[in-house]
Amino acid sequence: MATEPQFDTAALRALDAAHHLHPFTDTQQLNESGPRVIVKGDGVRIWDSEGHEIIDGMSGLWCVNLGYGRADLVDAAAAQMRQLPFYNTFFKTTTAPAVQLGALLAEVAPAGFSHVFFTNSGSEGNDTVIRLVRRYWDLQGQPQRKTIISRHNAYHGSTMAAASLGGMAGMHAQGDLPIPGIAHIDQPYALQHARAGESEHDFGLRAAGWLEAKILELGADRVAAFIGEPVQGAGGVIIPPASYWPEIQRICDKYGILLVSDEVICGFGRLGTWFGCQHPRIGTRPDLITFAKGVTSGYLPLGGVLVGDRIAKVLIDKGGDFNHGFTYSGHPTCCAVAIANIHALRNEGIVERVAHDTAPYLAQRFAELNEHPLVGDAQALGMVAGLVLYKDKAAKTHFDAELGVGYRCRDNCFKNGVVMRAVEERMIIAPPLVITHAEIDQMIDRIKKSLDDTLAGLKQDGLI
Ligand code: PXG
Repeated sequence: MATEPQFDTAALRALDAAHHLHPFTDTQQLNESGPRVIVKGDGVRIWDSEGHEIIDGMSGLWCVNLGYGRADLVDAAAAQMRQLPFYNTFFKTTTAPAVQLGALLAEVAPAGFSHVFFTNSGSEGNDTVIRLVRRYWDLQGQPQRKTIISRHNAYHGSTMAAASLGGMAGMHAQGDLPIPGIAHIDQPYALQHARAGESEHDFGLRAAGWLEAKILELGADRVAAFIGEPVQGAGGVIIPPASYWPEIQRICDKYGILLVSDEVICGFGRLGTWFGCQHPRIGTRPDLITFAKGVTSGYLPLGGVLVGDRIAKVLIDKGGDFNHGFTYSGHPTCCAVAIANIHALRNEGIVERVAHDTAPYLAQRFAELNEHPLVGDAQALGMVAGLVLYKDKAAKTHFDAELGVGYRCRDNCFKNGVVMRAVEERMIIAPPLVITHAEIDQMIDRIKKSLDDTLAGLKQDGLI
């Protein structure tokens, strides 16, 4: 019998502290405790170096759609690496996987998307969006259409341009962001912005109206595009009212403004449709779609932009050179893994199973968390879900942010064998799309226990 590899956790932590700057992390604080070392994954579960088994309620970082341990994806990478690990797509060359993935994406994408531009990540995808959108309007003889409107608390990535497109105040505060030519409106988060007594429907229309107001403020002929995540992910799984996106579409159409759907999280089945814009609650007809993460189930880095035919035609017919690209645009090994991933999603009917079976079940089980004394507004859509931790549920008051109640809950979740992410007052999950009913049950049990432990800890510390 093969023996499991052994990991010296203390030694790994010491080296990590000595050499590794983690993303979005206070290094000094992390080094006091050291990171959990994740060493193995299988299905919806991961294991740490101390042997703890954990249900990965976040699919890695919203990306491991097929779950861990898929031999078909591993084999696709190995076969391609043996054949041709890398070649570029710059100078009148291409590779078979890049070509085949382009064609496959056109099959699974919404109608009218026949072209793709490849990047390595979602951030680079959104940088590419800015360059494509501005190039398009230049070619259309409207170079003054430069500004892209996004939303506060949106997450579109971490490069200078993508972080600017995003609406995270903490990111803008570091490095003089946003860059010029980006404007932000408020997000459709009813708990923050709805008026007393306002219906969800009316709030959705009013929130979409902020786009029209911003367009008129900037001058409609100066606005190039609006970008949004169908469901805001990193912002805390903000599920918009059903009236929101159709009204956004109407406003974009009215002013001839391009609509960009950032599907880095919502793409590849996350909402039970191939792309989030196809979900009945969203129902938009975007001009550009950014993707990454789930395209390879995170097994290798790959991202890109699906370019709608209307835009592609202008770029191809009139554009000449598009002076943009990355060494690894269309990396053949990453593309080979994406092809295997899409085949698996399609051949195993995983997207349909999410829509008709596991997402409704998750929604029902997740909503039960509303019975917990700390919890309100627990809601799921597809394979994303979020809840709010309330100090006083009846009065809808929150804990002081400095108490870090979400982080306490997140740490309890880890201790109880489930990954849940904390975003201010919200706790969120996005489990692998292959999760079963039994695994959903086990995940919910572990979340309930973690909420109980959080409540007990708060009582013990006299905070509630
Ligand atoms: N758009 C969206 C909607 C995303 O969620 C990006 C773009 C950027 O993708 P890359 O591949 O450049 O990271 C993302 C990434 C979190 C978290 O804490 C979320 C993301 C990345 C890191 C952390 O929830 N989303």
